[in-house]
Amino acid sequence: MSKDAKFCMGCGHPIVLQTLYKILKNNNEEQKSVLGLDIGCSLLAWDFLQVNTFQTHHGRVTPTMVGFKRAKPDSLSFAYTGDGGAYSIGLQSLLWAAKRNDPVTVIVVNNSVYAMTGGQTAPTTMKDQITLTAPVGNSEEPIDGLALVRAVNKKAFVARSSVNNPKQLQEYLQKAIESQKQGNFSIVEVLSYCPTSWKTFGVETNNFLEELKKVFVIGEY
Ligand SMILES: Cc1ncc(C[n+]2csc(CCOP(=O)(O)OP(=O)(O)O)c2C)c(N)n1
Ligand code: SF4
Ligand SMILES: [Mg+2]
Repeated sequence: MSKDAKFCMGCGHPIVLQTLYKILKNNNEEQKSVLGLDIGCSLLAWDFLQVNTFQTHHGRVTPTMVGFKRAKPDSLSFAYTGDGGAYSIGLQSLLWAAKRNDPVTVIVVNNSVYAMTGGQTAPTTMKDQITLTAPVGNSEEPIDGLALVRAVNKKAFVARSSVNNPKQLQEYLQKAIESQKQGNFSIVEVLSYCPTSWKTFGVETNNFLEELKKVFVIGEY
C-alpha cells in the first residue's frame, strides 16, 4: 500500500481497494492482475496497491481493459470506475462489453455523485438528494445500472454490496474473479462513502450510506 494515500479522510475507496488486494494476495494473483482506472476519484488508486495500473479516459475504462484482456488472456483484468464514469459517459461501452460477455471484472464505486469534480448530480443521485448542481434537491429518479447489465447478459456475475458490508463485499469480489476466470463478464457495484461531497461528518456519513442502500438494494442479481 502507498504510504501517502491521496483519498480524503473517510473515503470508501480504500476499503474497496484493500478488500480486492486481500483476495489477490491470498490467491497469489497480484502479479497477473491489472487495475484499469477511470477518470474520477478512482484514479487516485494509481499507486495505492502493489498492483500494476492503467490510466484511461473518463468512461472508457471497460473497453480499455477488454482490449488488455484480449492481448493478455492469462491476466486478471479489472475496470475500476465511479458511478458517473460507468453509468453516464461510459454506459454505452459498459453495456456492449456486458452484451459480448467479455471476460473482465468491472468494479463500480457508487457514491451517488461526480465526486472528483465537486459533487454534481450523477445518474445515481437519489430523488431529492441535494448536490452541487441540485441545491434544492434532484428532481429525477436514479437509474439502476446493474439491472441494465443483467438485461443484456444472463451469464454474468452481477452484484451490489457496500463498504459497510465488508464480508459480503469480499465474497462478491471473489465470485466476480471466478466468473472472469470462467470466461464471463462480471460487475460488482459498491455503495461507498464520500463525506467530502455529501458534506457529512462522523456517523452522518454512515447514515447517508444507509439511505443509499434503501434505494440501491444490495445483493446478487
Ligand atoms: C470526457 C470527460 N468528461 C468530463 C470530465 C470531467 N470529469 C472528471 S472526473 C468526473 C466525474 C467522475 O465521477 P464518478 O465517475 O462518479 O467518479 P467519482 O469521482 O465520484 O469517484 C468528470 C465529469 C473528464 N475528465 N473527461
Ligand atoms: S471526493 Fe469523495 S470519493 Fe473522492 S477521494 Fe474524497 S471522499 Fe473519496
Ligand atoms: Mg461518483
